[in-house]
Amino acid sequence: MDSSIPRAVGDPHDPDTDPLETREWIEALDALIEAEGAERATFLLRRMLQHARTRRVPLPQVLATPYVNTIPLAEQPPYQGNLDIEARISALVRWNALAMVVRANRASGELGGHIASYASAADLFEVGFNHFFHAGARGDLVYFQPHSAPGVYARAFLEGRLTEEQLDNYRRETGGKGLSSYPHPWLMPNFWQFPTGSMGIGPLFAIYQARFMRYLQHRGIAETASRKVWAFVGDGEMDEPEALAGLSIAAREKLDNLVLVVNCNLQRLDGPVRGNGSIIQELEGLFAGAGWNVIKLLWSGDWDPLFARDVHQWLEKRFLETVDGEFQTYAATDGAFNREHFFNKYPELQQLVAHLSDDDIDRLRRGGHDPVKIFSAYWHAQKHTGQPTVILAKTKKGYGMGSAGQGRMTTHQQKKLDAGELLAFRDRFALPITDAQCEACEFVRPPREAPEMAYLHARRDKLGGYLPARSAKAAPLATPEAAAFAKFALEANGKEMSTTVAYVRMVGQLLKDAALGKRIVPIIADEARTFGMADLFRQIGIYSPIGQLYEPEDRDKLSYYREATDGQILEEGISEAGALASWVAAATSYSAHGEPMLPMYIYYSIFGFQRVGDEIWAAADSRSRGFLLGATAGRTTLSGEGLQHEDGTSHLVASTIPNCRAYDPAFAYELAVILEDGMRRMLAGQEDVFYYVTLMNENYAMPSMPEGSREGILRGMHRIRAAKEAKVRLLGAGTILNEVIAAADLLEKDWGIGADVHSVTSFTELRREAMELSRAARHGRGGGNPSWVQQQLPGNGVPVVAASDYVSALADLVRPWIADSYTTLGTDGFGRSDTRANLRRFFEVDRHAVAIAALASLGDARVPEAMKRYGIDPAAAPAWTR
Ligand SMILES: Cc1ncc(C[n+]2csc(CCOP(=O)(O)OP(=O)(O)O)c2C)c(N)n1
Repeated sequence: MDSSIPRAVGDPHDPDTDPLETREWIEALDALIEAEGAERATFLLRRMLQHARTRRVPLPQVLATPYVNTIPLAEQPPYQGNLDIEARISALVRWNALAMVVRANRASGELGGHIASYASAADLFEVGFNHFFHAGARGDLVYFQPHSAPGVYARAFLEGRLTEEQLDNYRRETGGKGLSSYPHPWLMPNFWQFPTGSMGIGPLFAIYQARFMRYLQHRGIAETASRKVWAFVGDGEMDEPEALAGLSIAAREKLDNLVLVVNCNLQRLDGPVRGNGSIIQELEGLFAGAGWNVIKLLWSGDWDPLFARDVHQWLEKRFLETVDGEFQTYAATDGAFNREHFFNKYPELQQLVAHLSDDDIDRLRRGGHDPVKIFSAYWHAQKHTGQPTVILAKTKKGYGMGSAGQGRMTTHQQKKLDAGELLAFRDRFALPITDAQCEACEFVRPPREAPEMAYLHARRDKLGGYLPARSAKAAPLATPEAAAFAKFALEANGKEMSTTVAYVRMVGQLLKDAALGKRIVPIIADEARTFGMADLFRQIGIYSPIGQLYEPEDRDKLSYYREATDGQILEEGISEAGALASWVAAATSYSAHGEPMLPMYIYYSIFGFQRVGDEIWAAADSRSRGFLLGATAGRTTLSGEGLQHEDGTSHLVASTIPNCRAYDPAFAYELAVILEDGMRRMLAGQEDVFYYVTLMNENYAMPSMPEGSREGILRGMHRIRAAKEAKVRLLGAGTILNEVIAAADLLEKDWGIGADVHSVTSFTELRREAMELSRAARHGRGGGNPSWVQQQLPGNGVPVVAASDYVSALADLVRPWIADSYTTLGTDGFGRSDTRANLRRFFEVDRHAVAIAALASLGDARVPEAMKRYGIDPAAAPAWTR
């Protein structure tokens, strides 16, 4: 057997039974490519595969290519920069990033920070900064890997955009001069655009951002065709379901304005990402299978001469059989070790590197550390059309940190380097600093006229300015009065409807508003019919980048399923994660695109804070402006749907998000006032708040808006019924307000007790204001002004009883400010299916439970009699134990 023929190229577990024959086939293919070109070869191969399929020949897995660079040397564009200067710049950025973390941890061990991740990503970022990331209003949008933030700060420092003092206050924000740990627009509103700190959210938001840019373009709202979205993601991060959630939509919608760069340093926090396998090959299969353009950026140019001589692909074979756990060890060890364990396994490879010294072998870099190869990958990605691109960049975690970190299991958490390690780092990257400066971890920024600085500024100048940089500039929009879009609600006059129906009518009107209409982005996750919104399909169309290629089945119906390139509705299918990501893109459009939009995402309320709560938290960090509509809200209004559909907690969670204004209106006019005020605050007033409003599908009589109720609706409560001589005060929220009103009737009729009734639209808003005033009073300010809840419920010895369709802790939010006896009823426990009436009885939030609570709060001896009369079993176990 000819020993120069590799035993098996491809799969080491698939030995070649006839190498000569194999070789003949390969040579035939080579001859074909040479004679007729690659295109003809592709055609013939495709034909062969088709034929093999018809002959039932089992086909190999075709989603994996060899473990080498996707872009051949022949297609590598010339480097369009000064490699030497760029290397000096990147060394400075690396140093300042490292110094920042080390200094912070010298000051206090509790501050944390990361070095190793940025050390692996530095070249990937730097090539982007020097050559690809366009800045400015028409620039690119870059989602940075969160814990690589030190590198982004270090570059901004070199650019003169951050001060030494700020760097020195890394992770110490409370004094006002610090830098946040990760990208947080809330904390650094002029700097960070996109919060990525929670793994998986960055790639998901980036994909939907790219799609939203297409939406803006197709709808004629903004010119976005030349802009790109770049997202930098860790290979470990790709384990997050959210990181993979948008893969198919990105390919389906041909988002070639999107480049995802996966930093494959093969390690995550605890250890290897796929110690026994290959994360790069795995991701290639996933992305290629989803329809992405995959560019593997694995080996630096140092390897090219070896590849050229390795005609029988021994290197490919050796790469493929090496699992990531071994690659990590090779990253942590020196040239001698690599020679011994990697190359010397096969005599052919031993021979291939015989002319190299151990140091030469040590200098064989991975692709993600070679600016020339990175440039080439980005260049191809940028030009690619018809598909989104993923670049799988192989790097070393802790690159350049030597024995202090490179490839070490513990490198992720390395934040302290001793003097020797610092000096080694300096020497490794040829930094122009003295031993003393090095040991003191001094920040280094050459004077503006230094060649590095001149180059750096010139590059950014050419690319439109500096980034990241967040702008909040957008023209304020005039918003309509409630009377213009909700007259029917303000003057409902007892007409029966649900708040969901009222909402849909209001949206229908708002869509007709000359200025605002086109800026509304209705978002749905496959529930438009549930919420009675199907009429909008025809009216404003469902967005589809390719229009509608089929005649819809219901073509002859008035509200047929209409898809259109300029469709306004984002119909996300069954993906609350995707819908929320779209909502954030629209809700931050005022900042990212200078185009204010008004996203209104309506969904099953339980699948919001509970299902995608972390995305909502990131939306808050992003300074989103828009409406989230939790429909079929409450634990008893969606009867019949059971434990996983009935939401009893979302308002409680909403109360924990500082810039979320949460309302639980009972009446259509309340909803109208809340929407009117929300639009005004967000679009005209440009406040960084967003709204969570719950909607119900229960029909009941809607009263007209009482005079003077506006302020109370917005501040959180207003009195809707006053007894002649109130003995008890009843509070009701959302749909349970109706039970509370009925309870007031029962108290009067059955027990001769007068009751005031208040509609609570927002326990959250009541609490916020009261907290603020209490704090001011504690600090001796404000003269002890009473809060709204105190004004509405002054201490007068009359007990208060509250009931809502949410856990009782929601009503408890205002307990400290209620001077008299306060009883709270709520839907604590697991939801279940039944009629509304039975559910309300079960959770003890129905009219009878409220009436009994009122009697009990008065110490009325007739409680046992009332329970008997209303058929309530005193021995029944509480709902939350069942
Ligand atoms: C949702 C979430 N879970 C956990 C973390 C904590 N965390 C931060 S970085 C990290 C490891 C990241 O590994 P990888 O994505 O491979 O990036 P690398 O640092 O290796 O570049 C983890 C678990 C987080 N930030 N977000």
